[in-house]
Amino acid sequence: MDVNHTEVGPVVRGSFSPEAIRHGMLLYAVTDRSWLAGRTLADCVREAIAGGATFVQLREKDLATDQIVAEALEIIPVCRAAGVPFVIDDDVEAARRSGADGVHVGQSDTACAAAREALGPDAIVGVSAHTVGEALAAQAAGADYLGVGALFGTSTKPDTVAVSPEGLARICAAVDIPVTAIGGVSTRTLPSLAGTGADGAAVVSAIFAAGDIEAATRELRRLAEAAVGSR
Ligand code: 3NM
Repeated sequence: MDVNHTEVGPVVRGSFSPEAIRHGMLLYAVTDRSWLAGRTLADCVREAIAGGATFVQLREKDLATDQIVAEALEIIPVCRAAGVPFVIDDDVEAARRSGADGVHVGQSDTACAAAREALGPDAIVGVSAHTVGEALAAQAAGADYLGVGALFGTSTKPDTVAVSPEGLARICAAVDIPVTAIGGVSTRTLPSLAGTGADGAAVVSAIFAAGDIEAATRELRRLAEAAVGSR
């Protein structure tokens, strides 16, 4: 993976090329501490990366910024050793303090441009989008990639906005930046992303709720490559 490292505060921040970010969309792992089962989040992320996860997002809605920073500081060395981009959901301050590679923001979170302003030009800024209008606005605001969903039924996040495979395809055709599809992606649903133009899939429970995270991730990676290969 194409990675340059620059010193940022106490930690080293990776700087990823647009091609590396697009590749990262292939199998994007989004954390959830609900299913740790005695493991640390960093252990789970290590297993996911061993199985082929290409991008990691720390998404812990119940943690305060200090706790998010503490988790991030454990996960960052794991991601960095593998050359895998690492971003934090919503919390720009935690991303800045931990030296994460960037942040992922929703439509109602800190605006894309504000996140970019806070983290600098080298940071990765991802944005959630549900419509062509939101996608184009995010691209114009400088987003590096889009997370589009929810494609399939999910119990991981309440209040999702449904996006059909056709809606996903319209978004992918409208933007130049890479797109990862999210929401209910599993070994059963992932193959139906073929033909949408998405660069891959973002997954929470099908990775982190698995007893064997590495094996589950490996199977999802295989399916993601097959689906994207036929886009
Ligand atoms: N964002 P799972 S759906 C974090 O629609 C997230 O933007 C969504 O979890 C969106 O892979 C979602 O377990 C949860 O279905 C996805």
